[in-house]
Amino acid sequence: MIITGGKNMSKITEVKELVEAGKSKKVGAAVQEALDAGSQPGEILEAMVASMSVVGDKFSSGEIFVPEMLIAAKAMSKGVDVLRPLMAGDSSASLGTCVIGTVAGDLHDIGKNLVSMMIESAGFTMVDLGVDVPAENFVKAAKEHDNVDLIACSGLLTTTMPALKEAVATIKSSGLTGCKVIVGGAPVTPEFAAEIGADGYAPDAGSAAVKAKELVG
Ligand code: B1M
Repeated sequence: MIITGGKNMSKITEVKELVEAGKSKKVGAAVQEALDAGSQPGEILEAMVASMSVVGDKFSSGEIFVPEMLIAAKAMSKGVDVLRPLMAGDSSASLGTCVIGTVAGDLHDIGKNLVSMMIESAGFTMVDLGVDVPAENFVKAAKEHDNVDLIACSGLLTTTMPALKEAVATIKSSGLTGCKVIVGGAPVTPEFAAEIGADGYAPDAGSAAVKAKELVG
């Protein structure tokens, strides 16, 4: 058992290092090897999220620049691609449709993609608008699709928190009655979410799925 545990850890460490180094072509295989060695999808994901914190810290300290951040993000996405089918739950019990996107001016999508994956696995049909989504596009998408009970807005920059506020205000004044709004992202606090009139807030992807069910339940 100890030997197996050690092997798991070394594979996870390898995944972490490959993501930090932005080795996109190798991450998928390393994630698969970590799974084969017995690691759980959740712990591999946690390791990759930790890698992105390291990458963010290196960026803050001037050790790396935007291109390196970008290639690390691409590497993480490759790893998430391998985990996605394993993380997706049984979505046969449809809870309705959720429109999701990262707000205007914001290009970060890894967190939003994880939130989307977890809300989908909770039983929602997802309409993913991508990144840099103008406030009115959330409303447009909610009106264009059937059964939209939930809109999820992600914001990763302190500078795009006003865009998050605008998105919530636009949705709330659009006449979409009964449609709940959940917000989140690293700079978002429960207080900020309440202040801008969101119906829900979640700090991470797993709790976003729990909150999503709670809001439309
Ligand atoms: Co950017 N970036 N970035 N970046 N980037 C951060 C966010 C930063 C903290 C780095 C740093 O300085 N340490 C910093 C923000 C500082 C701040 O706002 N105070 C920053 C900056 C400054 C910038 C630029 C301005 C840099 C520049 O150009 N000078 C620029 C802005 C571009 C733009 O958006 N307009 C920029 C650009 C980029 C890249 C494009 C290069 C790339 C993104 C690529 C991509 O996403 N495809 C990038 C990256 C990779 C990062 C870091 C390193 C990693 C982000 C990430 O994916 N984290 C990041 C540093 C960090 O996060 N520590 C950083 C992993 C992800 C799983 O976590 O996104 O937090 P996260 O999502 C979590 C939770 O927040 C939550 O659940 C997720 C999973 O558990 N969550 C929700 C997210 N959305 C939610 C929605 C919910 C609920 C929960 O409900 C709806």
